[in-house]
Amino acid sequence: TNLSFFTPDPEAVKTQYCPVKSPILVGPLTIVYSKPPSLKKIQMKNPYVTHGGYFSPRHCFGRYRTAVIIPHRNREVHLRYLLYYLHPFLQRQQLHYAIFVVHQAGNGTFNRAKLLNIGVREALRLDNWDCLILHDVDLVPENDYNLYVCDEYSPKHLASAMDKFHYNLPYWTYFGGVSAITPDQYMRINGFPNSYWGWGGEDDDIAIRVRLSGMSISRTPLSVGRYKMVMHSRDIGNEENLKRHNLLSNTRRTWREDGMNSLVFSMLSREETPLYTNITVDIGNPP
Ligand code: BGN
Repeated sequence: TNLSFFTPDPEAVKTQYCPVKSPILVGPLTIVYSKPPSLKKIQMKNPYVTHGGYFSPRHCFGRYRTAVIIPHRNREVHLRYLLYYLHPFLQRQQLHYAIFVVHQAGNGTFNRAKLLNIGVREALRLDNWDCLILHDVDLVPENDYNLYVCDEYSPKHLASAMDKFHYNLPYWTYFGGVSAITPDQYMRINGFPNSYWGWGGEDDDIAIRVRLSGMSISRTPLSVGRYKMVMHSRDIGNEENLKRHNLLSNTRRTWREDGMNSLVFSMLSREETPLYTNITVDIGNPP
């Protein structure tokens, strides 16, 4: 008789939630941008990531469900560096997670905030996430104590210490780079503005929305919220947004009408690649 039927591998059976604090974190990480890793190599190093970029801890029930959403266009090398470091990082945090890349089709002006709105809407159709991580493609976390988990009461700024700002905040209300927000908090601020085309200001708009809807921003301490940026020059199609000062002075009047409740786009494809779910969208052009 086959006894193995009665004695399943205890390692492979989940009987309880993962611990509140993962026992396999290592703290500070060494990030190097030398030869960009191939997607094949990243796949080989992450054998338990399933199609669409999903992962669930193997020996315990993931306590937190986290969706990582990355706006993207023409930054394939940055994306590879990020995936190379982020998959193992999230696995050490014992999260139930998935990675969504929202790709803006065409050569029109880039719109980071609108792509994030789309990523959130699509991610929420697929799973019941506890936490949405809004992640720039060119920032890699340097310490895995920086948990990709949300605060119950405040949207949280995770990229508090970026190398390009000498591991400090550029200014006190800065909310750019990487942040963590629950679906409830996201809807409470009506998501992000759809009206910021090109570089700058949309993150400040989001910070204002948080305040206007009666919340405050929490932050990872500078010692832990460290990120290393992949060096690059300003992309073509992401020119400085000259309307941003004007838009920002109106946020208080516009935020209830401009956001998730006014989001219009057309879905070109939704594709599960081995390391992430790729959502390609046509978001139109600035008015
Ligand atoms: C700020 C930009 C942010 C950007 C940071 C860091 C504006 C609004 C005009 C007051 N804000 O100045 O969008 O993330 O710099 O680079 O330009």
